[in-house]
This record gives sequence, C-alpha cells and structure tokens, in this order.
Amino acid sequence: MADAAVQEKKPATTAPEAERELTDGFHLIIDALKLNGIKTIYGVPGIPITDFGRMAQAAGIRVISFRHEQNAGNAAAIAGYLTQKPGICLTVSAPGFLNGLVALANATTNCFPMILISGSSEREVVDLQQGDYEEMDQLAIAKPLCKAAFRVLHAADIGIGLARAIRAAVSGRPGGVYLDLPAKLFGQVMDAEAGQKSLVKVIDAAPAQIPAPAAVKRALDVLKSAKRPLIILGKGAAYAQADDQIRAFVEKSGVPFLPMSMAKGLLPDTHPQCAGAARSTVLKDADVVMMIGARLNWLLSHGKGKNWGEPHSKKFIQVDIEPKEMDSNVEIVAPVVGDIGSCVSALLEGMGAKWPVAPADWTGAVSKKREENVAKMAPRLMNNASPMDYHGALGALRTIVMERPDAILVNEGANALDLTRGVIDMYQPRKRLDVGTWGVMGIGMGYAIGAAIETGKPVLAIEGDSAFGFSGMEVETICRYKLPVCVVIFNNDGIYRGTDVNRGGGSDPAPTVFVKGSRYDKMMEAFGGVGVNATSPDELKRAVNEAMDSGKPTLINAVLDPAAGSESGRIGNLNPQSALKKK
Ligand code: ADP
Ligand code: TZD
Ligand code: MG
Repeated sequence: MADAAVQEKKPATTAPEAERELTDGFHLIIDALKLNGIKTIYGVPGIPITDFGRMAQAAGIRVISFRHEQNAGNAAAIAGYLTQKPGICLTVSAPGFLNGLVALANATTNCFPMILISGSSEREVVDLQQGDYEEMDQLAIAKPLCKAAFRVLHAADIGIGLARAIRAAVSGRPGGVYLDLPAKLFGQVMDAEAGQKSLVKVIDAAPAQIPAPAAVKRALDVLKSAKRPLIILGKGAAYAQADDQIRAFVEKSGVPFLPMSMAKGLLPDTHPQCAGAARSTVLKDADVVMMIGARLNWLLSHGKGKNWGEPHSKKFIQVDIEPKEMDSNVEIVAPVVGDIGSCVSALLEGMGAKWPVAPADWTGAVSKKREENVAKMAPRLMNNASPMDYHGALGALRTIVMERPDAILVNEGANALDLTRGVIDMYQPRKRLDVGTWGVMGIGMGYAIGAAIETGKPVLAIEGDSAFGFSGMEVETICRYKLPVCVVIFNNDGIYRGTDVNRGGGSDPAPTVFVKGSRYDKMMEAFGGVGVNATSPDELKRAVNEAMDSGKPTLINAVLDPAAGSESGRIGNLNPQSALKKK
C-alpha cells in the first residue's frame, strides 16, 4: 500500500483543501527529473502523456517531439552515450511503447544508458484483459529486452522509481531501463510537502569501480611479455570519458592500437600508433591483445578463426566493467574488472619506468603496412567521376571532416557504412556515431538529432539510401528545431546496389532496388530546409561545406553509380548460402 499521504481523488485529511498545498503525479515526475539534472525529453505525444509533455516544457525541460518513437528512442540513447546521463524517451501506450522498445533494446545491446518512460493503461483492465484503449502488459514485455524495468503505481513512489531507473541505467555496464507509468498516476494528488520529501536526488549514480591491484599487475606482466602486442579500444572506452588517461597509457606503452568503429578518434586516427589501416595484419599477427571497453563479439570474429591467425596463438587481456564479459568467447588470461577510468589510471600507475615495451620490429612492421594501405587508397579517393563511386564521394567528405574535427559524424548503411568507416579519419573522442553492435539500420536521424541537441555541434550524417529510409521522416523534425544537421545520402538506387533484377522475370522490381533516380533532396525542401542534388565529388564538397558553415538543415542527394557497392558491404561472408544455388 502507498504512503498514507497519497489520495487518488480527494485529500483524506480534515484540513480544508484551500489551506493545503497539493501536488500531483505530473508535477512530481517533472520535479524528480529536474532534481536529477535531466534537461531534455525525446518523445511522441498522445494519451496519456500529452499534457505531461506540455507541462514539462512549461517547467523548463526541453521537449523534442519526433515523428516516430523509434527515432526519439535512438536520440535518447545517443544522448546517454554522449553525456553519461540516461537519455529520456517518452512514449504513449502499447504501439508507441513498442516503437520505442526497439531503441531501448538497441541501447541495451550497445551499453548506452537510457530510460524509456511510457504511459500505460489501467492495471485493473490490463490484468483482466478487458480491452482498454491501447491495452498491453508493457512491463512484462519490456523486461527481457532491457537491463531493468519498473512500474510506479503511487505518486509517493515517483521519486524512488526514477532514482532506481537512473541508477540501473548508468551504474555498472550501462543500458536501457523501462519505467512504466499508468495513466492514473499522472493525476494522483498528494500533499505537496510530502511530495517534495519523497523525491530522491541520486548521489554518485555510477560509482567508481576500482580494479584489484593483483589484476592490474597480472595484466601489465602479460602485456610486458608480449613480442607483438596490440590494444583494441572499444566504444566502452569512448563512453568512459577517460580520454587523457587512455591516451597517456597507450602512448607510454608504445603499443599499436586498433579503434573499434565508435572508438575512432578517441586517439586520432592519424596518431603514429594507430593500426586502423593495418587491421588485418595486427589481428592476425599480434601475440597479446588487450581489449579496453570492447567485446569479442562478431565484430571481432569472436576472437578466433582465420582473421586471428593460428589457433591459440594469442593471449587476451580484457578491461571491462562487466565481470561476466570475461571468457565469453575465448580465455581471458588477465581480466581487469572495473570502470575504465579507474582501471587505466591503475595500469598507468603500475607501469613503472621500463616502458615502452612494444618491440621496434613489430611497431615498424605495423607502420609499414599502414603506410602501404594508405598509399594504395589515396588515388581512388581523388577520382572525380560522375556518377560518383563511394571513394570519390568519400574523398571529398574526408577533407571536410579533417577541417572540422569537432563535427559529429553519424553513419549507417552497408557500403555507405563500411567504406565511410575505412576512409574518414576521426580526430576527437565520441565524434563517430553509427550502427553499433547490432549493425542496425534506422539510427541515423535519431542519433543526428540527439547529437545536435546534446552537443550543439554541427552534424554530418552519411547515409545509405536504404538506411536513411528507416528514419527519413525526421527531416521535418530537423527543420522544425532548426538543427545544424547536414544529411548526405549515398544514393545508389538500392540496398547494396541498384542493379539487381527480378530473377523470376516478372515486372516487380528485385527486392533490393528502389525507384531509380530518386531525389531525396526534395524531401528537405518540403519542410523549408536546403536540398541539393550533387552529381560529382566537387559539387558534393561545395554543398557540404556550405551546409556545415551555415548550420542550415540540409539534405544532399549524392548520385552514386547504381553499380557501385558490393553485397552486404564488407560483411557479405555472413550471408547464408544455399547449397542448391546455381554457380
Ligand atoms: P565495440 O563495439 O566498440 O567493440 P562493445 O560495445 O562491444 O564495444 O563493448 C563495450 C564494452 O565496454 C562493454 O563490454 C561494456 O561493459 C564496457 N563498458 C562500458 N562502459 C564502461 C566503463 N565506464 N568502464 C568499463 N567498461 C565499460
Ligand atoms: N533492417 C534493420 C533494422 N537493420 C538491418 N541491418 C537490415 C534491415 C538489413 N540491412 C543491412 O544490414 S544494410 C541495409 C539493410 C536493409 C541497407 C543497405 O543499403 P544502403 O547502403 O542503401 O543503406 P549501401 O551503400 O547501398 O550498401
Ligand atoms: Mg544504397
């Protein structure tokens, strides 16, 4: 039973109502969010949260209203990644909730802190399955898809409910949290003073987790024993905002480092120790590999197989906040469990004088390989062909990012993703935001909007034409909030390429192709933004420079050769093959 101070309709005390100050669920939720420093809500309005959005805006919270909940959820997730505070997504019941749930599950998979707050219909009706408006047992459905899920039934529990949600989202391995708020809660009335007292300001939401000294020593001993050491930096390392310590550790060790996609720029890709352009060589040849905030999942071929050279030829060290991550795919000989800031500081302290240890023949071989690969790519990036190929277009964009290292790059697609990742160097931490652990399409506009709102920096979104379609309607949102977002669509008329034909010979197009010669730029013009159709790298460069300088919402339809691009980009090997397929 709730606190005695809570009433659903009438105050139960005998004091005349006029003499008592009252509050209600609406105001308590807003007060609880503000008390915890939450400044922005991303969502879509409707029953039962329409008035809540209005009141939150009136109370000084920024309310960013989207066209689809998945995009609002993605904006909240990336806000969490960029700020280490849970991003808030607010949705209506059942279908709105389900739309947001994809983003919540994606945030959890990527270890981004966010809270999906959803209105829901009445428990009594839901539990008896009596068919309420947008009825659904949302809590039960959310539970297996996120890190934690809570429901608040009484106004007096709002403070505790939000506190639990915040802690669950950001402490330990960050992730997505679901908070279920039934419609009745919003209007529940209680004594204002008791209400204020019930609120909780979360102290030290993500406490430091200090690694054991023995684990630190073990890791350093293994690293020191290496002949061909490698450090892999993952997006957990970027999330941790321990940029200076990580850089100091990598530089003092002298060990080549490989950034995972979203860790690009944590140290600049142009850093002399960066092995990004020698990826296959270092993965194959290294004898000791230290992962910092990176998992040995499919993105690293699970730490085994032909990409990793001889079986059992390596020792792995792993630095991670999640103890269960250790030995997930291969044996970890030196697990260091703790938060990355504390772990890397402890590693730095424990190093002593005899560093760097990386032998010069190894670092020399890595540098040589990297220079060869960079030189091989250079001429392809300078081609000015029209229609463009990926390299021609990326050659132009690469310079623009070099000249604006603090701009944020959002990136999704298949070829549009893999080739952009390979070609465009990043220079600062947390500037590259992409499809992440799932390789999911649809993060584009949500991430672009979240990043623009949270950082105030210009955003360049490089999007495959298919990828863009998943969140494309949010260009209206970009125009409505006048965000400095420049979207470049790599338009090759389809998924992977635009040349596939119907193998049954019928008149339907092949499943992977779209309308030929589409003009996505006109979508932006429909909402008052700038639209440009660019047919050559020079035109593309001019248009992007103009957009980045003006900060005006811009969409550039970059016309690519429909034959440019390969099946599934760089991961075609993951496609199952039919044994019966004709050669
Ligand atoms: P990538 O895709 O870049 O390889 P992953 O998402 O696979 O990165 O891995 C990120 C890892 O970072 C997760 O295992 C997560 O537990 C860990 N992590 C996230 N934040 C921290 C932190 N502050 N301290 C330590 N580890 C963290
Ligand atoms: N749906 C979701 C949610 N995520 C996915 N990853 C996919 C479908 C499958 N998929 C990919 O993995 S990439 C991609 C899809 C549909 C689009 C590739 O086409 P594109 O990029 O136009 O975005 P390129 O440049 O043509 O390769
Ligand atoms: Mg395409």
